[in-house]
Amino acid sequence: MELPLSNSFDQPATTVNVDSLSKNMITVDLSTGELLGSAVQNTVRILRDLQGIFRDETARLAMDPGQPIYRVQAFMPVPEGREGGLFWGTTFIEPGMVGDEYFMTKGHFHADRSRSEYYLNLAGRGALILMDENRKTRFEILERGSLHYIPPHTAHRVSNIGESLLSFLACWPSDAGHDYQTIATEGFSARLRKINGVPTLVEEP
Ligand code: PAN
Ligand code: ZN
Repeated sequence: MELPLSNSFDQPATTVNVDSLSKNMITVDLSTGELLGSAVQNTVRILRDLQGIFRDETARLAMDPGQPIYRVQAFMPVPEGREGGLFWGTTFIEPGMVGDEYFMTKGHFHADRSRSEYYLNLAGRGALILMDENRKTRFEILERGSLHYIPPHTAHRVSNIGESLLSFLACWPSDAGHDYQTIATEGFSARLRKINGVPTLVEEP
């Protein structure tokens, strides 16, 4: 069967055999968020990779440095940095604590501060921590089906505040880029800590 479809995402449409379409096809397991397809890229973050991210460095060093914290799957059909495209990804965060802080992502501003993003939670319970460029920080609860708009000029990170694997889908512009350095040097102005069993946003001194 012949269909007028592109077999490469940034090439003009040509006629291709339908059998070759499966090579570029991505599916999402809607219960877990797992992306399936040969074009999916995977990144794993273990505790060793997260030096300087958690408040309690002594607690981090006492733990297994190989402990998996989170992994990201991404589908990037155009080169990173190209204007006009969109990327799609799933993040999976393990349950656990470092001191009184929940396992969480590194967090970043988009390198192009004007770029925004959507998160859609699929499984588990989390907190999306958002900080604007005036360093005002707040958080939104992620629960199954909750949709979160991350505005421009807003740093974002996610903590797993539940007892099970957290997974959420994300969609962001291909020219957003990731500025991790600002967070590495300045941090967020507040941290989400478990205080008397409750996730509490605590301002940094
Ligand atoms: C997400 C994040 C993902 C991992 O896809 O990249 O959750 O978090 P870090 O990138 O902070 O390690 C996203 O926000 N993309 O723009
Ligand atoms: Zn982002």
